[in-house]
Amino acid sequence: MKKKYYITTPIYYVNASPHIGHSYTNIAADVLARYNRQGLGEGNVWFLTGTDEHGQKIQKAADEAGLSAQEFVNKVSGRFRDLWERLGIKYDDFIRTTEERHEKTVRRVLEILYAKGDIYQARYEGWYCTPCETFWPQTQITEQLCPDCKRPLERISETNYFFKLKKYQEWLQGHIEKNPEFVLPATRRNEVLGFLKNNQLEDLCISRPKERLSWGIPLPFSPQHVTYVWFDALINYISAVGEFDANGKYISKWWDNDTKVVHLMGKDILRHHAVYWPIMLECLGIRQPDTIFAHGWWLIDQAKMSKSLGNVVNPLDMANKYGIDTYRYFLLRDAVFGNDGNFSEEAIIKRFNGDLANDLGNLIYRTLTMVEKYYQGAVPGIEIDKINFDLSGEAIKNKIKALSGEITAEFNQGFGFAFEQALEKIWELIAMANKYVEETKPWNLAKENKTEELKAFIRLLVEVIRKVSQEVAPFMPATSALIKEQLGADIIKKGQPLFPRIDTSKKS
Ligand code: ME8
Repeated sequence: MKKKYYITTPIYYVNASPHIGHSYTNIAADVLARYNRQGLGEGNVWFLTGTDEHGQKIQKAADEAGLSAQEFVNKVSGRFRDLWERLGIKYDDFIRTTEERHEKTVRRVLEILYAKGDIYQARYEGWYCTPCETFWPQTQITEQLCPDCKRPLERISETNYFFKLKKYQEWLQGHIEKNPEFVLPATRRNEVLGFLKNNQLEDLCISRPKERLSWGIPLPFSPQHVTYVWFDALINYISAVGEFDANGKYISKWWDNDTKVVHLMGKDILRHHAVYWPIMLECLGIRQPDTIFAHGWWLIDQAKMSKSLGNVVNPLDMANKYGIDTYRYFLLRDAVFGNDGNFSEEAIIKRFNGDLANDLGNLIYRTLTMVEKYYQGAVPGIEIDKINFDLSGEAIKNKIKALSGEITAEFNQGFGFAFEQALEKIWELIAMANKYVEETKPWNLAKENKTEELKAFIRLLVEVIRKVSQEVAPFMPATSALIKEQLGADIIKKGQPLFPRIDTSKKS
C-alpha cells in the first residue's frame, strides 16, 4: 500500500451556481480523504478541488450577468467555496484556472509539447458545437446536431493547433488493459476500451482563435490563439501540486511513486479524463494516476440534473432543511457509487426516518436514557471483553471487533469506493444492538435486580455507539463529534434525540 494519497474532484464550471451533482462528487471525495487521513495520517493526504473559469460558456454567462469575465468568475467561484465550507468539505487546496500558478504551468505544458512536436498547426474545416466548445468529426454526427447537447452545429474553417492523440492510441489501450484499476468501475473501463477498439482517435484541437474567444490562456507560441478550455482545465491536477524544473521535468510531493493518485468525477467527463489526460501525461513524461473513477448521475424523474435542463436542486436548501450529515449520508447511502440514483425529498425523508431516526438515533437515545436512569449518567466501568454474554451479546462483541476491517474491505478491495456497502456494515451493528435491547428487555433485568447483567448489557451498548461514532466519522463528521462528546462526558446526559422523526402526515 502507498504511503500517501492524493484525491481530486473535477474543477467545476463557474457559469452557474453549484447543484446537488457537484456536491455529490465533493462529498464522496471528502469521505475518502477523511477515511485515508485516519489510516495514513493527516499530513499524508491531499484533497484538491477548484473551479474551471475559462472558455465560451463562462464568457457568455458573464456577458449575460453584465459583468466582466474576471468579476463574474470571482463571484461564482466564491459560491462553490462557500458551499464546501457549509457542507463540511475539508479540502486541502482550491485551484482556480485563472490563477497565475495554473496559467504558468499551462504555458509550460504547451511549450514542452510544442517543442516535442506533439502539438502542430493545421487548418480545421468541420463541425463545431459552440456551447460545448467541441469539434465533431463527420463520422460522429447525424443531422448536424451536437451528439452531446443536441443543439445545432456550426460549420467552421480556421487555423488551429492540434495535439497528437492518434499517435498514442495503442499505448493508451495497452495501459488500460494492463491496469485493471486505472479506469473504474469496470463497466466504464469496458466502455472506454470499447471506444478505443472501435474508433480511431482524431488529434485534438487545443486552440481557439482569439477573435472568436478571448477568455482563455494565450498559446505561448501563437498569441492569436487561446487554449481550449479542456486542455487548460485538466492541467489543474498537476499545476496545483507541483512545478516543472528547468529541464521540463515535473516535480511534486503529491505526484510521486509513493502516492496513490485518484481522480473522481461523473461519467459525463470520463472520456476527457481517460483519453486526453493520460496521453497528455504520457507526452510530458509524468506517471499516470492510479485510478480514474467515474460515478453515476443523480436523476430527477429519470432526467439528469443539469444546468442546461433547468431541473437543479440547491444543496444548501437540502442541507438547511434536513441537516448536513443527513444530506451527506443520503447521497452516499441511497445510490450505488458508480450507478445512477433517483433524487427526491421523499427518498431523503425515508432514509432519515428509517436509518437515522429509528436505527441510529433510537439506539443512542435509549442507551443514554438507561445510563441516566440506572446509573445517574455514569457509564458502568466494566470491560466487556472479560464478560461472557449470551449468543447475541457475543455476536455484537465480535462485530465491534470486525467492523473496521469490513469497512476497509469495502473501500479497498474489489476496487473499493463501495460507500453504500461500508455504511451498510455499520448499520448491521446498529441493528444487532437494537434487536438486543428488544430481546434482553433491560427493564426486566432492573426489576429482577440482575445488577451485573444490566451493567454488562449497558456497557456493551455504549461500546457499540462508541464504535459507530468512530466508523461514521468520515461520512457524518459533525454527528460523530457530537456522539463522541456525549460519550466522553463524566456524566452522560441523554439530551435531545439526534434525529427526531419527520412527521410526513403534516404537509410543510
Ligand atoms: O465538466 N449527478 O464541469 P461541470 C452527479 N469543468 N454528478 C454530477 C451531476 C449529476 N446530475 N451533474 C454534475 C466540468 N455532476 C468541467 C470539469 S475537470 C478537469 C473539468 C458533477 O461544472 C460530476 O462530478 O459541468 C460531473 O463530472 C461534474 O459535476 C461536471 O461539472
